[in-house]
Amino acid sequence: MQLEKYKIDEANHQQLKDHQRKFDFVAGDVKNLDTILQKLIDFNIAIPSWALGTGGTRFGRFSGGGEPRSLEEKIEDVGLIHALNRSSNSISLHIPWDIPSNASAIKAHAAQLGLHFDAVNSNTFQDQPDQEFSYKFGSLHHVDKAVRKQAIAHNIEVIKYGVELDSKALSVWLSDGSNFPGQLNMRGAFERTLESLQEIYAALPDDWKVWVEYKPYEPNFYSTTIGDWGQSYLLSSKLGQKAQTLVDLGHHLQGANIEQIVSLLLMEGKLAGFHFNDSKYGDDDLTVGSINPYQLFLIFNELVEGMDARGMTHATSIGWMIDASHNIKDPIEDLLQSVEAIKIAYAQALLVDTPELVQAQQDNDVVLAQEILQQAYRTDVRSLLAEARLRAGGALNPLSIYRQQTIRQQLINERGAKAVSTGL
Ligand code: PSV
Ligand code: MN
Repeated sequence: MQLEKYKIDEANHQQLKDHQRKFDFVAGDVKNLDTILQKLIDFNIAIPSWALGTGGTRFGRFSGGGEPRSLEEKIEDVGLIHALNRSSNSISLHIPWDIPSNASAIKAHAAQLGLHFDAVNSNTFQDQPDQEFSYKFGSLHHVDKAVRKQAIAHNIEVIKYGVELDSKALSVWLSDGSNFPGQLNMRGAFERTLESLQEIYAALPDDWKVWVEYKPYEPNFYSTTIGDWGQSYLLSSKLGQKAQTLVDLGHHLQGANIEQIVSLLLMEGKLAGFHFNDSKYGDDDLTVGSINPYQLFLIFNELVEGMDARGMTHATSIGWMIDASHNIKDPIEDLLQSVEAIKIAYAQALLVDTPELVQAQQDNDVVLAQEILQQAYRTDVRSLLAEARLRAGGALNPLSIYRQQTIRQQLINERGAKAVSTGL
C-alpha cells in the first residue's frame, strides 16, 4: 500500500499552529538555522530489508501481522516510512534473504517510491539448503579451502546483485569464531580471513567499498575472528583504500567508549559507517535512542566535529543504517522512532558551539566543556526535525499519522495476520 500525500498534508495542516509555536520557541536561539535545517533535510538513514518483519529470539517469535511477504512488499514498507519522515530514502538488502530476481523491475519499483539501494550484505553465517559445504565451523576463516572458496564465491555473487541495483558497497559480517579455547589457531584464522577478503576485494568494482563489521561474541562465545574495531581496522588497512570498518553500536563489550573508536576511525579515513541500534547488555538490537540517547549524541558530536575537520559531507560521506530487531513493537513504528532518535542526536550535535568548546578544551575548563555539550544535548530539537520534514514534504508527526491512518491494520488486511518475513 501507499500513503497518499494529501493525507499527510491534511494532518500537517491540523498540527501546523502547534508546531509553529514550538518551532519559533527553539529556532530563535539557533545560529545558522537554515543551514542546520538543510543538513537535517539532506540526512537520510537506510532501512535494512530484514527489519521490516518481526524479529525473534532463540526462544520464540511473535508475529505482529501484516509482515511483508516479498522484497516488493518490503520496499513498499520502506516507501511508507520515507513518505512519512522523508529521511529513509534507501534500503539495504541481505542476500540470500532478499534476492532481487528481476533487478530492473525492483529498481524501478523502489525509484517510484523515491528509494535507492544502500550496501548489500552477504550471509555466510547460516547454511542454505542448496549449498555444498557447511559454515558450522566458519566461512572465510575456515580451515578447509573448499569452504572458504564457497564463501568467497557467495560474496562475489552478492556484489553482482548489488551492481545490478546500483549499490556501492558490500557489507561483510562474519560469525566466524570459536566456542572453546584450543578450537582455533587465532593467527591462522585471521590470516585465512584476510586472504579470503583479498579475493573478494579484488572483485570489487572501482567505485565500490567493502565494509568490514566486527562483533565481540555471538554466535561464538569464546572468540570471534573479527572481534573488535582493531581487528577490523587491521584487515581494512591491509586490504586497501576500498576497505573500511563498519561500526554496529551493539557490537561492543559493556562500557566501551564508542565515540572514541568512531573519532579515530574517522581520523584515519577508515570509518565505513554505522549500524544503529541500542542496547542495555549486549547486541540487544533495540530501538535507537531507547536506552542511552546521551551516548548517541556523544557519538554524533565526534562525527560532526571529525567530518567537518576533514571537509566531509555529513549526509553522504559514510553509510548510515539501522540494524535492529523488533520483537514486540510494530517494525514500522520502531523504525520511525529509530530514525527520529538518530536525527535528534545529529541535530543536537549540530548545535554544539564548537569554537567555545575548543577554547574550553584549550583552557582545560572541564566544567565549561561539559556545560557546552549538555547545553546542546538538552535542547529540545524535535520541532527542528519536524520543520525539516515539513519542508521536505513529509509529516510533522509521522507516528501519529501512521496510527491515525490505521496503516498496520490495512497491511494485515492486505497480507494477512500470519504473514512472515525473511530474516532473523
Ligand atoms: C550481526 O549481529 C549483524 O549485526 C550483522 O550486521 C548482520 O548482517 C545482521 O546483524 C543480521 O541481522
Ligand atoms: Mn550489524
